[in-house]
Amino acid sequence: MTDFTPRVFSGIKPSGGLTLGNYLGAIKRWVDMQGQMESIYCVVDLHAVTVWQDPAALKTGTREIAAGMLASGIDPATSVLFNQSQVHQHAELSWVFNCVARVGWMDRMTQFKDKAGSNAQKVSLGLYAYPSLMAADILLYHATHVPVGEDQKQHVELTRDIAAKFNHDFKTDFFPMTEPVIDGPATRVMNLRDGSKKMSKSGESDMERINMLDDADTIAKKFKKAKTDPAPLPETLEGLKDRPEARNLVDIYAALSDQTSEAVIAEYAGAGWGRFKPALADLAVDKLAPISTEMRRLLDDPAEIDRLLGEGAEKARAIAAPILDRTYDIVGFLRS
Ligand code: AQP
Repeated sequence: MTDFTPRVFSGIKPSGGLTLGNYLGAIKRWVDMQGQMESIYCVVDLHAVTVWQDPAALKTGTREIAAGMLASGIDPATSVLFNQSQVHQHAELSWVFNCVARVGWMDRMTQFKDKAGSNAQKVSLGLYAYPSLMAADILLYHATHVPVGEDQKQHVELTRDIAAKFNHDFKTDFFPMTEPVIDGPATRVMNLRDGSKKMSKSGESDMERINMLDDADTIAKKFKKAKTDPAPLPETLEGLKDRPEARNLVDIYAALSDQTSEAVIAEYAGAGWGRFKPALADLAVDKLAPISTEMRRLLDDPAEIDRLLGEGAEKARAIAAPILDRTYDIVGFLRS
């Protein structure tokens, strides 16, 4: 068996502004992992265009996601940070994987079913093939670990299926079996107005999410208006079992304050929302304001963000190119 160097890959698609879900479920954990192993972080713009994106907004959104990563503590000198479309090898490897993955595997992807809904015949072919591109993103760098939110677990499992089938079909052990890393209290941050849906960038109402660029008043207003139930907070986490909206706010508090949800319940047992919601809003403003201030500063100089992404893309290509070359050799593509 080949030994693979421990390496992290993860990404965020610029399909809207960065949310608290992206921050707690992904970026904050990337920052914690940075330095523990080689890390590659990507603004996955090829994924964004699986649904319609206004071209100018896509460019702005790409810079905003990159600014969010930088402002949160991703260091471009330690980690590789770039946008996906600047490294053409992602699209090329994904074509090979389109020919390895089976239609039946794609049919099982719950995110496609959620996003396509009853409109499956009218959505783009790209949205259907999305998990194959995600497998390419990961395996192009022989990444061994992928920190993601709960919603992406099925796609990382599919990545393993694709790697296993490729290795089996071509009698090789070229691609690693990547591990999803899903931990902490906020692996699934929920919509503030409906605790059965996850918080998304592209959700219909702005009140259902906290955007990383929201100001203090907006954050306070959104938490104040977040859906809850009349009961106070219980003595134990068990008491939140059938209270998804309440559980979500406790989990957000825990993730922002680097505590477990049990510790938060122990501190606020018996408290009503009149006490908990303002405490949560203050905590969120305290943690997010320095990030949004830095994001705004970075966004004032788009040329510098573009330069950093270009430099990152060069480093990414240096890792990706030999892996794609070797894949082409294994597949049998003739190159003169
Ligand atoms: N609500 C969430 N809770 C925890 N983690 C989340 N992530 C996204 N939403 C939550 C994690 O953020 C990373 C990047 O996700 P993405 O932007 O590439 O895709 P997504 O999961 O489809 O995000 P959105 O916000 O829901 O985008 P739209 O609305 O455009 O589809 C991933 O690690 C994801 O798990």
